[in-house]
Amino acid sequence: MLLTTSLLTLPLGLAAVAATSFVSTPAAAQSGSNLGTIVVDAPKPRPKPRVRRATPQPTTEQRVAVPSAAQAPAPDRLAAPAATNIPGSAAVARSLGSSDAASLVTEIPGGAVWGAGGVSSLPALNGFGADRVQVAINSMLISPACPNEMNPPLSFVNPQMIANMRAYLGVAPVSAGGDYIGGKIDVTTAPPAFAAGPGLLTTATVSGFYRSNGNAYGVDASASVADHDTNVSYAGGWVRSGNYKAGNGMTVKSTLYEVQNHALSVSKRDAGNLFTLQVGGQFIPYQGYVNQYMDMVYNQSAFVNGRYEGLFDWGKLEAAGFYHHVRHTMGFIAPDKVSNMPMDTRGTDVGYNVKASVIASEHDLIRIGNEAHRYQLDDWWDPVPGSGMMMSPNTFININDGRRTRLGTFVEWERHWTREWTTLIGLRNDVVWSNTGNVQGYSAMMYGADAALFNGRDHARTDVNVDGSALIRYAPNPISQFELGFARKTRSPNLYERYAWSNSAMAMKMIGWFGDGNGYVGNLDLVPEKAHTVSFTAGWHDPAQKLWEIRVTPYYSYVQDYIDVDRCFIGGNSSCSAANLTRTNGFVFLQFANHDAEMYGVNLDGRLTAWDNAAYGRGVLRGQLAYVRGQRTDGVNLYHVMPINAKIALDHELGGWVSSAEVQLVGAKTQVSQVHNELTTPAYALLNLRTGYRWQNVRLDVGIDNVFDKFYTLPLGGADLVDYRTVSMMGASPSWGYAVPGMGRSFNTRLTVSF
Ligand SMILES: [Cu+2]
Repeated sequence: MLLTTSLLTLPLGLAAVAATSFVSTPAAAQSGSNLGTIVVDAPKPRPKPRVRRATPQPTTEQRVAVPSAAQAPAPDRLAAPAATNIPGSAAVARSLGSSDAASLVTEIPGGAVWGAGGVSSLPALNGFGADRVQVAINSMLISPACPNEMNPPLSFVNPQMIANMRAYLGVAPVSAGGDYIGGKIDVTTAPPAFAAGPGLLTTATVSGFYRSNGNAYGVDASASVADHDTNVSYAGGWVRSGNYKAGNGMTVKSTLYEVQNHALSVSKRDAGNLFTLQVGGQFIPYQGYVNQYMDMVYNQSAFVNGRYEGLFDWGKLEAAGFYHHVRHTMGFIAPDKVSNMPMDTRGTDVGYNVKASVIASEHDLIRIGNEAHRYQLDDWWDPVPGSGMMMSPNTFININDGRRTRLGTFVEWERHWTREWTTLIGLRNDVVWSNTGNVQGYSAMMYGADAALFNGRDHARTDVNVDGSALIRYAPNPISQFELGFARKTRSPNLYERYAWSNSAMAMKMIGWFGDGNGYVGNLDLVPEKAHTVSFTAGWHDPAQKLWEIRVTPYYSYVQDYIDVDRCFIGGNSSCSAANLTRTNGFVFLQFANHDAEMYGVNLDGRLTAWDNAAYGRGVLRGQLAYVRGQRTDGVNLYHVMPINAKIALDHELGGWVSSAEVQLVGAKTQVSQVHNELTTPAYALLNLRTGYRWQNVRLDVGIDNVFDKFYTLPLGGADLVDYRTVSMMGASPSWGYAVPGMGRSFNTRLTVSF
């Protein structure tokens, strides 16, 4: 039963380029971090007490439980050089200033967000954003049910609900998932903890917060009751914010929001088995979008999700099944936007995944897995009475019974040749079936020709995608580790990329998650995009991994058939006109199109314990830097690629007192997509300060973001479509050329009480 020492103590898992895990629940505010990328644990007889050794291998229950500060990183812990480790304090800092869960990825070098609504930004990793980053929340895959992707997966959790976030980048093993090319983010909420002995373990935490900028306030709560084998937990929160102000005092319109998310879990364990059933949902009554023509005026979701994890003599079995339903409506939130045009969507995701990790020998691990994900979408726009043939008399059918079904299968072999050398190789197949029904416009007169053209073609598409990954890790001594990875990853087009069908200007401007004010139309001839990535990580740290570490990761991707856009042209069409082909200073009309492209860059991060003593506590300097460049092979720059950026921070801890000063540096964005008419943005630097103190059950955090009230514009924020208007005979329309201003100074505070 007992495995060899090598299996128990060797890190069982190769890391992808970066992985991170951290905890943002107040209870775990001071937690250390259990990083780990591909974590496959050596099976052990669960009921027996774990043998403490120098390099403890986390058990399943340890990993799912909120990590405690006592879990110091082990010397040869698996993910060291290739994984980015974010302390819990960093996550707490994030939730003090933001309710946007996606913004947590900016704690990783190479992580960034595409600006959207206040809680709905789209994560990007190493230059790949939106659908190119797959996000799983407790194993659930949630497809955006909106032509603007206003409801991305990370909008379905509040930051404080996140117990654990892992990010896999471009050379992740195939067992991490399929159907993405940029990265994968795995989020866990409400991990169960169990009572160690007889009696009940109860915990409850409530925190209230206030942020001066936008007059935002809200509450987060979690509670659990558990005995030795059963846990019932709740996690959720509510927040409301007005429009925020930029550094020059200007109110940035259409940035208000209100959201509540809830999740209730029941977990049961016995020897070697853990089962969790979770139900929950979301409600957003409104969320403004400064970079879209429309706002979210209703978003409601409900889900049920079951997960199983079992340890056996032969290895480990993990399985999950989920159902997630979203009902979404867009409209206009007065007074910043005033109009009438209801747009509705209904989306359902249902799926399962099964993964077995088999110990084939004392040196070999085999992982095999299978998953299915079905997504169904309806998108319709009711007629607006009295609007003439532009928006009546019929319902505009944007997506009619859209379906996207994926079946994925993989096999992966990990071998620990020696203490120094580890390899991992995997192969994966995903078959994606897409289809949709026939469509119609508001009126036959204006939309009939486009609809007839679309309806006259077969909509069914089948993509047979083959992915692979290979990783080699070399850890010659306790202070250095090197990792080289290659991967091929494939993503099939989403339903809007394939099936958005109307070439009318108004309809096109309703499509697109790029926040650039441009109009988009789909392309039935799109093929999947294939990224071929090579990445190398070199990392060094002190033998105990307590004092210092530094790591550098250069990477390069060649993407065949990258799904980008072309300016559209149709003779006699007013949107896809000849002028549209050459315009350089205005909003344009675009059609999705495949182009070969390259993405390359380097990530750097490190930390150094500057002092550590009883009198002055512990001071840690940390920093990160990311550079990325993306370009099509025809010379056109890729859209929404973050300019060079860095963070330098000093964290201090003394008893119950935790503080941090952080400088965020972002370079000028000068490499912009010519085809999107993307906007350049100037360089900026921000200073953020925060401090927190804990007395027994009470914790108070205060902070100031953007201390100097600096005015700046967001490099990935897109175009401001609300604050700058051109008045013409036709009314007022957005002026082109204004980027979205970032948030000015905000005084933030949070009071947390634990019972
Ligand atoms: Cu929407």
